[in-house]
Amino acid sequence: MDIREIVKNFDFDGELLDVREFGSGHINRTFIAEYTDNRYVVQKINTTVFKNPDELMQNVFAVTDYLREVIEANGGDSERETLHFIKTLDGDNYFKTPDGECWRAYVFVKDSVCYDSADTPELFGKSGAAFGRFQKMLADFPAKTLHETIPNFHNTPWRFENEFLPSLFAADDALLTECEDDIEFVTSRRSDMEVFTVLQESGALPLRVTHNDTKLNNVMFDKKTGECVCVIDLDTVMPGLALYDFGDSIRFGASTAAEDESNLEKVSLDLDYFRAYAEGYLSEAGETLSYREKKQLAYSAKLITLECGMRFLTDYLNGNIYFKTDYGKQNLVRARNQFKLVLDIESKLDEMNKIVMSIK
Ligand code: GN1
Ligand code: MG
Repeated sequence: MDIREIVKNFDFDGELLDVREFGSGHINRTFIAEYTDNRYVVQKINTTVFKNPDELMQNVFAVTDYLREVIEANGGDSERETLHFIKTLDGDNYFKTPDGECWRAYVFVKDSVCYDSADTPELFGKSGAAFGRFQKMLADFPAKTLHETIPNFHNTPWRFENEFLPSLFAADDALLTECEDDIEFVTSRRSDMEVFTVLQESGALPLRVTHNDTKLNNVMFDKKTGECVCVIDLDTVMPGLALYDFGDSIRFGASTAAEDESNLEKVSLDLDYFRAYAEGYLSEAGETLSYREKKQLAYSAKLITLECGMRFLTDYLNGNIYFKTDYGKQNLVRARNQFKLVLDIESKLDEMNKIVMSIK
């Protein structure tokens, strides 16, 4: 169905002026719809990835309603500091087309921008504070009421056994030969993948309500003040480990190169960015985190980067069916980029731990 027809089904204010594709997400398709009275973000939910859009949208409404109350209780501006999803004219949480496409919409946060990379450690540190605050605001959210939109999302050993290994069987010989070193990189780190799941099973790491997709471009910044306004992309808000959120931010934002940079010499972990993020994050979430969690912050960057690289490699071996790609080998480029970053993090883990310890 045409996007101009889709938007007619939402309870938007004013007349449609323009609608255009927008954003750099790897999963959902995103459009901006300009109306005379307001600007909206309209997204097609990727139902191959999010198999239960009813549950997904229940989560999103529940979390944003809850955040609105917390923000108001703390004297904040709930119009800007959390997303406002718009129901359909029929009062549904999302619009389903006759051929089964699922679309949802929210109000574009006025005068805000998001960044695919941070020009300064300071800016990156602000995103750390935003995700730390997000964690803190959801600390008392009734986790049991949330649906698990993607089960085992950051269960790295589970992904190894149930996604990566099967992809080796699915791939043809030429692909396996091409990826031999990459496959070896992953398999040789199999035991590293279990650190958090083992700690979690023993009760040493608590389950919390977490964002689970804490890329820098999932934070909106105020265009004028440069301060963080709100956290977006709430599709994977689920019970998880705080460490997954921390690690994913570092993976994406503290790398000296973009996630799909093919010149691996450009890829490394910037310790100044790491420090800035850790300071920002702990300034907000520090009191809620246990010392056992703080102790694993540096390692979380390695684990999530390894996991993400493995996911890109898995998708490449499967014929690129999960992540959006612009060219045939992009997932392999992304995987190798992540593995280079893992290597660099491994060489800097001691320093990273010292940084975390030095933050009061
Ligand atoms: C996907 O949707 P987007 O681009 O924010 C993915 C994340 C990965 C990320 C890698 C639901 O996030 O888990 O870390 O790509 N989201 C999902 O860039 O799989
Ligand atoms: Mg996302």
